[in-house]
Amino acid sequence: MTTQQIDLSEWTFWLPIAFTIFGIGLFILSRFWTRAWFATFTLTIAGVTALTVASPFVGWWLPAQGSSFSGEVDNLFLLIMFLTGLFFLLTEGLILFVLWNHAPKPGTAPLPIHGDHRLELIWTVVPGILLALIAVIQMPTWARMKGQGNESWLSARYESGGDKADLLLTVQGRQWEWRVRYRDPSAPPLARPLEWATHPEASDLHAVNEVHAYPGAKVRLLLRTQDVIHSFFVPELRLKQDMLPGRTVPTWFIPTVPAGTSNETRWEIACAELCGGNHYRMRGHLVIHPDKASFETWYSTAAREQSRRSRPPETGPLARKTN
Ligand SMILES: [Cu+2]
Repeated sequence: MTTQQIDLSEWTFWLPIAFTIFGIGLFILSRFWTRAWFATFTLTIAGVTALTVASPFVGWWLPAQGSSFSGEVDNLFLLIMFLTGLFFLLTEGLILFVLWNHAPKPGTAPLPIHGDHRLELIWTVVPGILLALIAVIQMPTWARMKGQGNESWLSARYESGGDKADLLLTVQGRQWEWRVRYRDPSAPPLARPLEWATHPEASDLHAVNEVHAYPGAKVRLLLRTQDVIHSFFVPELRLKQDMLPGRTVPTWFIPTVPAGTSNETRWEIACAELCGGNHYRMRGHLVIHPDKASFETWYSTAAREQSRRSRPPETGPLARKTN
């Protein structure tokens, strides 16, 4: 048990208090100054817009692209960002216009108005068309990410057709860590990879909180959970997949790193599902070795170490916390 201490020097402590004082002040101010709401809205919208426009230039934007499909996902994000940003500016501009031109005048009662069918039709149909458009545009990317594309190494329903992945591993979430199990890459391919997820082989390599791979490797992940719903999330891969109790959820990725990367690349594996009290501690690492040879060196060393100890995975050499 740790005791939470209130730190008065933390800005996060003062922020809600500042907002409350600001809100009460604004309410009082608006009694005397009819443009108070206009001024507040203008400042807020200008601030939000300026921060959004500035964020790519100061490093608050998306993380590095680390998988074969990350570029595609980013393009979809940018398209949606553009559309929502455009309509944000249009509608907020309209609000400012109304606030400026229709500030309450003393002694006049508000004018009640009823709905305008034409207007309502427009603001229903236009977003409807845009949403349908986004739904259609994203379909090829979604299909590819779900293994329904033309990649010959992914069998359409993961059930049959053999497994042609370079690396096959299960990642099992549990409160609050990631249990990783690799199938020996030199073993013959499996006819039914899904079955292996629940039927370990003696030659499997066990690890905790670390997934290792190399650039260009076709990595097939079989995600499972031992208890509650967890979610495997590596922002750089643009891959986030829930792990559901009682099910094996297959997913895949091909890691990419910038050309000329000669060191290990480490990205955080976060659990993106609030899964209990220590959810925040559930972090692992995706380690991308610079090339296949260094991955193989790591693998054979770890495998040798495991067989030397020949103990259950819980106490094996890799059962160490990495955070
Ligand atoms: Cu979790």
